[in-house]
Amino acid sequence: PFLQNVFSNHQFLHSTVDTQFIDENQELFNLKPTQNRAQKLLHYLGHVMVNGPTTPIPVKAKPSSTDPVIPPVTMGHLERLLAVTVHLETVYDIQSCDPPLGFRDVLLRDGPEGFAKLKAVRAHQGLLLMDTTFRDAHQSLLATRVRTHDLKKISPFVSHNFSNLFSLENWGGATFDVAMRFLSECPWKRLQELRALIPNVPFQMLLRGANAVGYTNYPDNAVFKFCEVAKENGMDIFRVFDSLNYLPNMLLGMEAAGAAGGVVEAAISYTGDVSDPMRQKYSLDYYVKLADELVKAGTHILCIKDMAGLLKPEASKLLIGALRDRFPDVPIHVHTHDTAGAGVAAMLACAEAGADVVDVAVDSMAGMTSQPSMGAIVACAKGTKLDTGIALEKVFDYSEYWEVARGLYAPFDCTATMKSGNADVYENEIPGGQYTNLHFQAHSMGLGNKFKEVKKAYAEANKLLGDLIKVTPSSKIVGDLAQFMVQNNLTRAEVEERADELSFPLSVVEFLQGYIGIPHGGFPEPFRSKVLKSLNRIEGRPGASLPPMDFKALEEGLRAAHGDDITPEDVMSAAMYPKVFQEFKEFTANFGPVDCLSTRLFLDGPKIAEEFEVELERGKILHIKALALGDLNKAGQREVFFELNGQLRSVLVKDTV
Ligand code: 3PY
Ligand code: ZN
Repeated sequence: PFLQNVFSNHQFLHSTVDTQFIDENQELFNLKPTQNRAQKLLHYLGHVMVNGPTTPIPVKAKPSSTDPVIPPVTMGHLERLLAVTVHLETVYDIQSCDPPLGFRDVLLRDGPEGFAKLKAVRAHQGLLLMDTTFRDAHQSLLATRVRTHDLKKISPFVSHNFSNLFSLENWGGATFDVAMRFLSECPWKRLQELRALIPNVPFQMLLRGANAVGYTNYPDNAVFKFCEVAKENGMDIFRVFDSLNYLPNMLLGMEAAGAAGGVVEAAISYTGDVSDPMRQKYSLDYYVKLADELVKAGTHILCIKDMAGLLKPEASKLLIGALRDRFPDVPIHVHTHDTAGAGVAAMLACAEAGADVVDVAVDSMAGMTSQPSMGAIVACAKGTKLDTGIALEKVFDYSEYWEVARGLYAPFDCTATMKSGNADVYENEIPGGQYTNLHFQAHSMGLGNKFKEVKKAYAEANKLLGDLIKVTPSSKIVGDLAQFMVQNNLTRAEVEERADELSFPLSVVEFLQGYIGIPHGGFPEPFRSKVLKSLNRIEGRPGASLPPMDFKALEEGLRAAHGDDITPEDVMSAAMYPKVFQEFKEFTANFGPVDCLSTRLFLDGPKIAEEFEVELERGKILHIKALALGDLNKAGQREVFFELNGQLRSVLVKDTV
């Protein structure tokens, strides 16, 4: 019951003990400081009750008051156990009952080569699916705000009922920094927890090549180390892309993922329209040649990453057909967004043309700027040679969970203002997530009617920059230039004309300097020279000229700043996002592990008189009741009263509203 470490063990401190005593009492070295996590959480809840959520809220909407029901995992007695909503702990208990074998079991047995080529994926009859619900779907629809708490609840259901998924995309892209920045949770912990709950389905992440999970090129050793730590934490498949399709950057990312022992999925970002003979810059020949290089470099899987949803059915036939003929042994995986509404048609056309895997999101998290609907594809393929083998009724249950869970994220839901997809994406080519972000931005400035202008400016900015592949971070550069043009009321011709005197956003200048690599067809001239004047230009791959990151020094700095509790995962978080990591650590030092709060409590705090439970860790449950909110005192603070495990507690919170 009491702390029994070397500082507190009575026998150790007051009698002569021999080394056997130390051997037999391992807890003597349990030197973790006593954590006052409960008090910190009360402080957080009090803060939210007084000042509102700590995370920025783009939409004036409250989280819904209905909790999603976790669908039963059809496994005899467990089904009965789960039919009643009980503590999360009980839900996690299904871990002890093994889910069916899945592709991850094949991967662990046969390694990446065997998994991709001979044994599993290429040899599979029927269409395979990657489920993006845990990553791209909410990155595209809900500003990446879905919390581990809600992912964990549905994980056992996924593991038991979707064991025949090719993979579950649950990490990387924007989820890494958003987890720390806006959700105050550790992205690595998410990966570890999901891994424990879903042992049978391969996990897939989005790696921005030499940009890893950031917005700029990192030193090579940082990308290698990042992949190594990700693999150790349970990541399986690394979808590697570069925002300019710049081959040297892609090869670097592929090497890093491969060296870590991961499945390498090299992704060609798709733009333009291969079915339009007038669009010559990104022609069929361009894609096939790039694919040749990636296959030559040994990619296990080839991916077409259609981040804006531009791949029409006719183009799908041409592109996937050509790749299938050329690389009969290489699995082909296609990613798209449903912005225009043609996603299901395009993915079925890809499958017909020979794609092995296509990306879908569960129905209630699909459509618009997200992926096409899982249910639609499963239903359309049923009974054909593309049959997915997935049970439609399970998709309905899964979808129902997310439909209700999505309500918890109403303050971030793009459907608050965006009512439909839009085929104008074929003109502006804005990637899914960015389309939603720009829409949010235009509306939050009270400039809903500006969105059309921003989209037009985006297309113009793209042309100014030479018609780029647009995906994070190149898409952000085009977006920054577009906003600059709208704010300053500038046309493309004016920007070109006055390029030597305008003060462009830093991202645009750095792009022209070569900070993220070299675009297909080179930099636009004379625009580049006019903007850069005498500024330096990076030759070749940017990461090659960056000094290696000193992880040891970084770790020492972190220990000095945050104490000895620093893990190798923390070091990687700080390597990617030093400032965001520091703020996250400071936040947790003040407010405790807020990831254990339900999403409604996290965003909205409790109502007065509300009683609830918080599971701090497995089996450690706090019973809390919010009692009252005090008046404003002279120091501008309010006292917030709670009952914690039957005892009265209060916290003082500065009222900043
Ligand atoms: C990301 O880089 O986060 C993307 O989703 C790109 O499509
Ligand atoms: Zn995407």
